[in-house]
Amino acid sequence: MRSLRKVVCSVPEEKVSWFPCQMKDLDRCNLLVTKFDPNMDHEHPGFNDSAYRKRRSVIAELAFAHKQFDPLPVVDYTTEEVSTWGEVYRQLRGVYPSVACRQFLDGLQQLERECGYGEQRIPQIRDVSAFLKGKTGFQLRPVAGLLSARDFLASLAFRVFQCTQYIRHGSAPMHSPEPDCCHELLGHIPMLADPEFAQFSQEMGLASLGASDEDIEKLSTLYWFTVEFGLCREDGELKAYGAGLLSSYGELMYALSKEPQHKAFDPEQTVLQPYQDQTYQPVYFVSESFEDVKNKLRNYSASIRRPFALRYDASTCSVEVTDSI
Ligand code: NLE
Ligand code: FE2
Repeated sequence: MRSLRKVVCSVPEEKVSWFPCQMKDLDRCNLLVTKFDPNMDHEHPGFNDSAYRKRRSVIAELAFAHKQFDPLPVVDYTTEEVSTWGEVYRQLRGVYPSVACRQFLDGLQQLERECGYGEQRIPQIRDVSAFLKGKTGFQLRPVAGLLSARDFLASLAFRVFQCTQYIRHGSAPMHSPEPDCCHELLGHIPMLADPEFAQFSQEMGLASLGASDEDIEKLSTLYWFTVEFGLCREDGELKAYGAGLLSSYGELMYALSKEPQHKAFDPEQTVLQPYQDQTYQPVYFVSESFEDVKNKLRNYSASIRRPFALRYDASTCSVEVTDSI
């Protein structure tokens, strides 16, 4: 068995990027992409709202100060924030039974029963993380905004999901180009309570560790068209399982309509599809079933080649490099 240091020294350094080998290394996986930041992006509905921007900085600070194993920060949400959440929740909750896949609905019902999900309050990631840990071993950590693909995927390898805590601007409840707590808590968390979904999420994460920039691009494109914007058939009917759809009433309705293009999901094709993240997708990929997505994503992740092999040790939540050239 070799340590990371030895392996990094044994392959030409430019070929292998640093990657986390244990959970506490995730403190270094914090590279943010600032293109949607309300301080930078003129299109952001909060760009001219200084109170909103100030509030975002306060919540961002909690994430910047967080270290793995610290208790997760609790945000005291304002009445206005809870009202935005309530509006998003009410509207989406009304359509979920007819448009969301079974795994999502199961997860959401459990969260409503066991974790205080509802219109009245924004769930705290501390409670949600404890809930998920008991279901699938996933846990949350706070993040200040959109993360780089490499850092985001790396955390999945350890069953850690990086989760924003601020909420979208109250003037645009039906769609946000950037992640926010509505997107994480409504879009992602119910799926992460599903053991099979948790398993392939971790496998995509493990496949990303030390992968080339090209493979990271492919994996994140695949993640985008499945975990974020995927559609699947369930008893012949079109359903959504992607988090970016299940947290945006506007895009959810659009994705299931006849307007966009629907293509059959095939990882080899999907990885080549360019994607944009400013507004609704022109193309969605439809899988024959949820089972089909799972198998195809697992196979794709396993096919990524690296100059070394990795093994995840669940008892220590760490990665061991088992082989190198
Ligand atoms: N468009 C999504 C939403 O409105 O919740 C967020 C997507 C983040 C990738
Ligand atoms: Fe997301």
